[in-house]
Amino acid sequence: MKIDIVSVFPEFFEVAQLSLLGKAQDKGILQVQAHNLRDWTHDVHHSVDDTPVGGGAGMVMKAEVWAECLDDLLGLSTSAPTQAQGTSPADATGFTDRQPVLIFPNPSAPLFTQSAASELSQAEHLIFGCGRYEGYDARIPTYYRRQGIQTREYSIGDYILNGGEAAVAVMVEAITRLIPGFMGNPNSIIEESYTGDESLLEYRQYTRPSSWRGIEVPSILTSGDHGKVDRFRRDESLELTSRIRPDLIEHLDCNRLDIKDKNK
Ligand code: 6GU
Repeated sequence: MKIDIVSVFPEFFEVAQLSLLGKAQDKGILQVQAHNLRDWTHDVHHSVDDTPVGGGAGMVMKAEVWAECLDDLLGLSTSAPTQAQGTSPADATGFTDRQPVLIFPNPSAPLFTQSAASELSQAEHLIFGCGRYEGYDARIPTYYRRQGIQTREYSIGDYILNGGEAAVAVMVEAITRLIPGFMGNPNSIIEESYTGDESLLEYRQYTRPSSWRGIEVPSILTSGDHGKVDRFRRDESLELTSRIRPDLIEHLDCNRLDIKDKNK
């Protein structure tokens, strides 16, 4: 997978060279490149923003600078027809994985979820545009959608950040760890919270010693009875989820609950 990130603070993404993200790049399954939006400006001040039309506080990022940058990264020239338009058929999920996907962090957009991460992990090329100030000219995503480019806007939660950089770092981490070969142990992404079609919170984990500072590990976990351990963990997942995230329980498909759950 190739990931381009456009920002006025490209140094923010030096973190992508570390840890598992760095290892994935060494392995050749991922390439992350951060670009400075100001490289696409032509004026002496390298300005990327302007006052909002209609008035109001703050500054808005200019459509023209973004378009010069994104046209370059998408391989679109203003004279030639768009490269991505109608070149690859949608797969079974309706997601055209061979086309580049443009993603804009936006606190007013739909929530970025594990299922969005999972879908985007199938793509070959993602381009993230990090907005700063009061955001970006709303015509930017509209324009690229009209050009037939897969264009998404996501919020990462109900709070406001100073800019899209931290949100993009979150999305990149959530997406890339789902790329086949990224994790040392692929099983670690199967059992965890929000994964699979059930989206239950994960059960609590312990390691040795079984008694520590007067707190015991639940005895079933040391019983060696795998059936009981599975039952205990599933009950704990259901209990934690209904207490901490009842909204996730409401979205559960009752038909997928097992017989023991229904009899509880
Ligand atoms: Cl995507 N951007 C900003 N600036 N703030 C946010 C966000 C995104 N998601 C939650 N808060």
